[in-house]
Amino acid sequence: MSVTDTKPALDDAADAELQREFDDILGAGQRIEPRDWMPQGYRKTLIRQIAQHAHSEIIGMQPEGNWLTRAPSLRRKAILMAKVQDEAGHGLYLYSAAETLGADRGDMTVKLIEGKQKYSSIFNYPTPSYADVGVIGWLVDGAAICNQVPLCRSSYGPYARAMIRVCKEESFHQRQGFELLMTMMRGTEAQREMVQESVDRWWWPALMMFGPPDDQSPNTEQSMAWGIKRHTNDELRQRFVDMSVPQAKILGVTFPDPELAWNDERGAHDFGTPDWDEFMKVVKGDGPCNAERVSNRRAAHEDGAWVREAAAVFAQNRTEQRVSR
Ligand code: FAQ
Repeated sequence: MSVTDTKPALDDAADAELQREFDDILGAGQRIEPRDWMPQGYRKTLIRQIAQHAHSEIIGMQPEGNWLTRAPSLRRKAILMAKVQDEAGHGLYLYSAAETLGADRGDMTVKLIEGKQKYSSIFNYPTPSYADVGVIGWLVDGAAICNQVPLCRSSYGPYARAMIRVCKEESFHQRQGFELLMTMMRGTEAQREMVQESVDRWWWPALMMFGPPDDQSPNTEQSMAWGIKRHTNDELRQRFVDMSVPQAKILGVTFPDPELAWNDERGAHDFGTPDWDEFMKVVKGDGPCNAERVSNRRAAHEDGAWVREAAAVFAQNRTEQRVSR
């Protein structure tokens, strides 16, 4: 038998051993780290999810950023600026986590602006009212926390660790949203109406953030087997509904769902079905603000070209100086 004949057999055996080690790490509930061997599908799925997540944080700065110049007081403006900056930070940790898997940050940005990578559907809805700032904090950050707390136990180390810090900051975001809404609900009748009108617009899109129903989610089963996701989309959506109903009562708002009711037998709320056709439309790029969001991101990327160029030249010069010393 020639060397070439035996090579595939040796590779197969080595691959099986690497796969066994990978499975053992997952089986023991430990983390996969960047230098560990991992199946190509695992790497690809993580890059897909982390890139989408990073893009969501970056595009997610736009809806609330709309109110930065018109916040009603210096205090509200300072809070909003801090929140929007936090979202930028989350995007950067997440791009770094994707880089540990071999993804290139510039390449991910190009894929986003060319529509080849996704970002969360929720950020394609407009923010015509200042109450939207509070409702985004309460419901959108609330849904993000519900989804991301379990990701702190994700099997890929850099992603799980990024999530710990992100979740701490998202909790602050959720509370500032709730506090803003509580202040408005204690204000005038017109302010209460603004809050209710905003809740009516955001409730269903917030439920869609968890992704399609489990029986239409192509990635969930494998992602759960790999420990990338810890719960299914429907499990987390249910958790979010159960968590939000008592909070809505405290605020004094209602959700626009006639089917929403406590079910004693299940020990959970029953609720209506989101408009999945609308979801698909938004995900495919045809939502109310998709074109605007992507075109703003494209313009920011193009405007920043000189900064990236200057930083690259600076880094190159420093390396050359060090080498010549
Ligand atoms: N929007 O098979 P599944 C935030 C896509 S951060 C758009 O169920 P998977 C912070 C999905 O990618 C919010 N696309 O997929 C903030 C897949 O397409 P693909 C972002 C969606 O990955 C707050 C296809 O549908 N959070 O809010 C959506 O197993 C306030 C089939 O779906 C994360 O990204 C959607 N909603 O589960 C910032 C968390 N849902 O890639 C500013 C991490 C699904 O095959 C202000 N991500 N799709 O072409 C995850 O947990 C998961 O990726 C899911 C989707 C649960 C989102």
